[in-house]
Amino acid sequence: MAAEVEHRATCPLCEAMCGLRITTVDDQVRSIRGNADDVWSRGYICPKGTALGHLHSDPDRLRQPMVRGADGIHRPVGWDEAWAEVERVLRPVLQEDGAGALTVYVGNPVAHNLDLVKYIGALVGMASAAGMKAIYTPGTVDQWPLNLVSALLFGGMWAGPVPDLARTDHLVILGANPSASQGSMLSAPDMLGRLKAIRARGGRVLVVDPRRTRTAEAAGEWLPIRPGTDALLLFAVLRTLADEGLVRRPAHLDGLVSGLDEVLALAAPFTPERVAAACGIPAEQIRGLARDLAAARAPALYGRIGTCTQEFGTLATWLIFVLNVALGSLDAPGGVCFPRAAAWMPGSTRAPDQTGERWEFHRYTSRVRKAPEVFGQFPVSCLAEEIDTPGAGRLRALISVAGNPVISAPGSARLDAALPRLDAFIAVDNWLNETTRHAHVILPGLSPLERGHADDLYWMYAVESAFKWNGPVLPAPAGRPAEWEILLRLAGTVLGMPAPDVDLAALDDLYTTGIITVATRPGQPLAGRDPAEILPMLHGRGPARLVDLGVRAGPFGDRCGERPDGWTLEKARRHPDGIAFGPLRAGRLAEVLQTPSGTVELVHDLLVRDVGRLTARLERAEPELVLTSRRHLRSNNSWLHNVPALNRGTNRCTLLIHPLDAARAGLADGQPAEVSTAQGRLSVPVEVSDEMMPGVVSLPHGWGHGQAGTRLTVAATRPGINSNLLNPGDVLDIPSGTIVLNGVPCQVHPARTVDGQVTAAP
Ligand SMILES: Nc1nc2c(c(=O)[nH]1)N[C@H]1C(S)=C(S)[C@@H](COP(=O)(O)OP(=O)(O)OC[C@H]3O[C@@H](n4cnc5c(=O)[nH]c(N)nc54)[C@H](O)[C@@H]3O)O[C@H]1N2
Ligand SMILES: Nc1nc2c(c(=O)[nH]1)N[C@H]1C(S)=C(S)[C@@H](COP(=O)(O)OP(=O)(O)OC[C@H]3O[C@@H](n4cnc5c(=O)[nH]c(N)nc54)[C@H](O)[C@@H]3O)O[C@H]1N2
Ligand code: SF4
Ligand SMILES: [Mo]
Repeated sequence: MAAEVEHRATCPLCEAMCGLRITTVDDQVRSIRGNADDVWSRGYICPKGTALGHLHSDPDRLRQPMVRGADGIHRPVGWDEAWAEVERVLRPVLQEDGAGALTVYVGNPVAHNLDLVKYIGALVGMASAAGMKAIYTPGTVDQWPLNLVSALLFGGMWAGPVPDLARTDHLVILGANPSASQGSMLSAPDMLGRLKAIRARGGRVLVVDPRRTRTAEAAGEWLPIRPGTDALLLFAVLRTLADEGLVRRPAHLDGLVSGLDEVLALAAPFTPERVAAACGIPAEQIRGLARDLAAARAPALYGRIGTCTQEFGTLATWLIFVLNVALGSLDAPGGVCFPRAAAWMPGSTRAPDQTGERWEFHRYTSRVRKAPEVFGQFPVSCLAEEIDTPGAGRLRALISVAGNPVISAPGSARLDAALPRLDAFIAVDNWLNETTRHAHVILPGLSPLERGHADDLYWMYAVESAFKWNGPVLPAPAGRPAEWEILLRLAGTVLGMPAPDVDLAALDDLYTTGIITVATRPGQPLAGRDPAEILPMLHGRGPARLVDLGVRAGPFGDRCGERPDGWTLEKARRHPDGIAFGPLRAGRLAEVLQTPSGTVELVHDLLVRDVGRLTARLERAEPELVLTSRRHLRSNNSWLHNVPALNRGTNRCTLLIHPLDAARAGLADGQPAEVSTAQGRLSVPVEVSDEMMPGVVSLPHGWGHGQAGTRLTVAATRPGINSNLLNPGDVLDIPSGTIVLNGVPCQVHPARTVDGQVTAAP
């Protein structure tokens, strides 16, 4: 009888980074459970983690490259043939128009896949060196306001404080639903358990959200807010604190904050009475919120995608930090503190395109729409027009890495129509889906169980310092390249080497030496060291070698020989349950700040200028109904709907609507409704529930499967509708260029059509 083997690994699906115990027999997954000995997650797990085995064995998961034939049908080919096809489609574009005609789309799973996260920089960096102008990412439908505000206030785009969940006595969550998402830009397994613990020790938790989510239920206190008005609410809270002498100026922030009085002056016009109608919150309740926060011992405010992907995403995100300062909570025990990642990463330094002392934004604009850049990127909805608008500088080639923008990007119908116009579309992806069906070549990676894993970015947002590493649970099939090798080969190809001949080892040494050089710059952990001396000290190859560098250059590392007792990846490998480096700590502000003044710089022109736009918002008539987005625990953006265990039960792709709005529209529960916006119209069943506030409806994103040319058998049986056919791509949070996904004016009427069908425009 074949023996059972138990493996320990970390779930790579979300930011909670749960430890798993995976039992295999003959290289087949027998069971997946939470690992009670994991130093970080202590046994917590969600249904997605247990489904990793199904994801691995999904018959639709690509195990061979796919090439699209002249008939438009994708067929499996060998790797040599695939690379020959890459050469065939990509080389002419590069020769005729240069790398300026190429872009890379970096999808969300890149951040959760060690091979991709460590080597996407090789592809993007080398393609940029060859002349590529910009990349596209979901950042502009996600956390861009947070990156922008973090850069301006703290000096680092990934320097964000997180709520000290273990010690706060009054947590306010705005626009986040960790009961579904499991926490975002806040890594903390079992968020609901942590909220309950706050309440159990006598603290309070309030959720500000147009929807009474399961998070709001666990919190016990729910404040419904009209979408897009958080900045108004937060200004009014600030104004109340100022009026009532409740602003705290604690000693620990002395000399470390600049601009608070200027922001208080900006808050002056925003009285609770003035914002109440727009927010849908009575003035007395706003005052009450301010007083409650001021009375708390250790209050903390946390906002996420609902406060980012909205009309005033930057101002709302900024004011969350301003309030944390005004309450004395920044860098205080129980307030919001800066995590300490155990591994150094190059992303914790300034972006390479930012050369001066200060961060600069809106330095240049996109070709077609003239959208200003932010961190070198344009809104992701610009991608379609950059492909389909003729003229010099038109994008002719796309390399997409783990992304599905046909579903995830607003205004997606235009992108779906534009992708077939590319002369070269290469997708690094594991499924034939709505986006990759347009690719000339699809290059699949390994399954999550066939590759090693360590998280990178998310330890920068973790409520405890820890580090975990695991090797592959199952052996990779012979002859399959790892994704880091695929990215390096693509990088070499863009640099001019024929795809089949790229010398991966040489290119890897070049790239790794570049990263070591970043670590040896002034102010970085290996400052002054010689990169040539460091390279041979590192163990392994590929991502493992870069993780070794990260651990050794990190705060607990051996500093490549300088501190022999410190950690290396070799040492860490001997701890399959992870290594704990201690709880979130206050008192790190001075160490974290990278601003020119060395203080938290609360005031910037880019922010102050936008206050006028917010004031103008107060004069606007409110639309009767607005559309918002939501997530579900058993989904992950667009790509887990093909796992049967995660796509069972009642239909989740419904329009949530309040009973009053349903009655006004003449809709009953379960009936199809036609939802229309300035962008498009669709029909979808309604789910009538008072968990929505009146005037706001909610659709999940990530659906809209079952399209011709895809291979997602299970997902196609329950296709749902793509909410981004309704979200316009040109309504933006101006400072950050983030697209508004929450608060989109819409109308709802009874529909005769079946679920998912687009009804003809009148
Ligand atoms: N299960 C699961 N987990 C995921 C994902 C997934 O798809 N499924 N996606 C992952 C990704 S990529 C991300 S970025 C994170 C996101 O993680 P979260 O930010 O927690 O995202 P959501 O669950 O969408 O919660 C957003 C909430 O904002 C509310 N909201 C909408 N508009 C407004 C507004 O104007 N103001 C306020 N205050 N609230 C508003 C919505 O009603 C919703 O409850 O989740 C990650 N985790
Ligand atoms: N309306 C609306 N739209 C939204 C949002 C919203 O809240 N509302 N949220 C936005 C957010 S926060 C995000 S992050 C984006 C996500 O936007 P995207 O990143 O574009 O979309 P995903 O659905 O995450 O697509 C992931 C892709 O990666 C592939 N994949 C999965 N695992 C692997 C792997 O290991 N290797 C490789 N090579 N490929 C893999 C999948 O097949 C899929 O094609 O969506 C955004 N769009
Ligand atoms: S919460 Fe679920 S999806 Fe996220 S890491 Fe844990 S098991 Fe994986
Ligand atoms: Mo995201």
